[in-house]
Amino acid sequence: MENGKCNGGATAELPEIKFTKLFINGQFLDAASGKTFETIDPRNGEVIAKIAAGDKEDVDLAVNAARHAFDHGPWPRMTGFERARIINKYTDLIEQNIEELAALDAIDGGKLFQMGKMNDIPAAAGHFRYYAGAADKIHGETLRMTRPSLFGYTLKEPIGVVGHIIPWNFPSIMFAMKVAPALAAGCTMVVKPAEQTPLSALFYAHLSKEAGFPDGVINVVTGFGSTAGAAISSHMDIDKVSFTGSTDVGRKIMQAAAASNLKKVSLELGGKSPLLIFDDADVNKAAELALLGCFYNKGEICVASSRVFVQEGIYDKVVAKMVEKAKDWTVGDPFDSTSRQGPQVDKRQYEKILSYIEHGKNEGATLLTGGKAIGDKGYFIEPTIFADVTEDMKIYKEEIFGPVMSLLKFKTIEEGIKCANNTKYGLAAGIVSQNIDVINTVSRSIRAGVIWVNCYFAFDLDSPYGGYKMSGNCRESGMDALDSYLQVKSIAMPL
Ligand code: TAP
Repeated sequence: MENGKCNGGATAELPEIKFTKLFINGQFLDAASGKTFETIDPRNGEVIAKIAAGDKEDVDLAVNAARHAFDHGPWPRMTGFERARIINKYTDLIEQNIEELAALDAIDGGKLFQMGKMNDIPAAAGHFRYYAGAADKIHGETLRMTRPSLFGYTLKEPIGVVGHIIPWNFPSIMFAMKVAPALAAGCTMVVKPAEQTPLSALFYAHLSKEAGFPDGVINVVTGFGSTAGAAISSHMDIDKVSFTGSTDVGRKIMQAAAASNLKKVSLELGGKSPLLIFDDADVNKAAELALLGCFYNKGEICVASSRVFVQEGIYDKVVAKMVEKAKDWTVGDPFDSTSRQGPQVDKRQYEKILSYIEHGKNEGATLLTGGKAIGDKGYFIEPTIFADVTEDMKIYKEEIFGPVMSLLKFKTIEEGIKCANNTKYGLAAGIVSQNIDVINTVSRSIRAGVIWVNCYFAFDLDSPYGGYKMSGNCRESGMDALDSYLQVKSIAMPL
């Protein structure tokens, strides 16, 4: 291949697929219709397993179980201390199964096995450990009432039954990011994983039974978005839906919530995040961050730095370094420890990315490196960099969700800020500079929920994460996420 390096075969053992059915009220069940769908290995397009295709009837069954567990079961009534004990046991079990979970995400989603072992599964476990620590620290307030004849206080109560609808790009972290704070709050739930990556969610369901969660607290309904997902967002007995995915589907979910029972809606949506590299940046470090920000997880990450703006004084040097490094960015089997990029998640996503690359070429952007599929088996794409991109081009405006970078030049700080904000999204942004004045001015001026300075993907369990503008309406991680699964009750009485 011309651009990027391609390595050889797999090295790790493939996982055995043990769980393929819906998990409802503590039992693995076939779908009521008996239907299944195929989950595919993106390395070669072959079928891994047939998975139960849940639909409205199954969602009803799962919601009934979650409703019963919330209204009559022990979970919301036990002390936070006791909930924490069970969540911690769950975390121990996840930590004991890191390799198997990482292998499931690798075979199902084309994610790097080593990255799963070192990052995704430990981070998923970290979410459960973090929120276990918060479960017994959920407090209301004593109020200073304006009417002296009244005594008042608040209670924080779990919001109720939650529907979690999750995407395929980080199956384990997304599962944990949503399920862990909801559990700590005392909620019960129905989780719908993405149809492309159901395997690890079913394994997490199995571990939940071993950990000792009461039946009905965690239910997992595998299936399609237009059936199982839609049944969740329009369900009359779900109190909140927490969704991560595309902006288009987010809009549908909000409409379904409004048209049904006005359930609360948390949305984590798309992005087109800018990385701004200023003249005083270290060229090597800036080039490395730009590639990492755009190509990590094969560009299938909502915060990808898919728009890179380089100040004119350093532009030529940074671009040359990026192209040199991109040629060494190894694409290959996700089980091979030398791979930095595996296959795109499925055929649809692969074809969508390749069509964006064609748009880039046809609209007049300059292809610096990449620009093609790799091999004739599986869904591998070269890391691709376009220069001379303009703000009216499709590759500049739309979220590609693949390893495709748009590169632009800017002159002044003001122009850099204007460029960064020229998007309907506002999820994340990166700044590379040594100048504290530049860093302060730019980080305060960009309308995005997360700013990373001289680093990228600096996620932390304690750091709230979410979007401005059309990138969403909530925050995940940190105490903000816990709050989103709680509601406040005010109690007043005469003194
Ligand atoms: P979507 O097509 O939006 O799918 C996300 C989830 O929603 C899947 O479980 C999907 O089910 C389900 N779904 C689809 N149609 C639905 C409907 N009508 N009602 C209810 N649920 C429905 O996104 P995707 O292709 O999986 O992921 C890529 C997008 O997600 C990108 O735009 C990316 O930016 C965004 N994303 C955002 C974030 C954050 S944190 N902001 C993180 C990851 C991804 P099926 O799998 O059956 O389609």
